[in-house]
Amino acid sequence: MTSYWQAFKEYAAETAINNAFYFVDKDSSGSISVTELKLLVETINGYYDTGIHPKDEDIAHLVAVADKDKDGSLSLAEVKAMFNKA
Ligand SMILES: [Ca+2]
Repeated sequence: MTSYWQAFKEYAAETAINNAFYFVDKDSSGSISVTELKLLVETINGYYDTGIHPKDEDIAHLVAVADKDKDGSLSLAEVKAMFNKA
């Protein structure tokens, strides 16, 4: 059974990912580029004040792993899967 706080944390993380995704997906295309993914990660880092700043090669690695359909951009589903929220 999931505790209230566990559920809250998961909800907050889900909301943060959704908000960050729609924030960086400026043209509302439903998918984001490598550059936009970097902005998304930085945005989520800002929410949680993690102090972690990924390098370009870290982002490239994330995209390589997360881009399941290999179209060179990340859909919201792919981003959520990347954060294990799918
Ligand atoms: Ca993709």
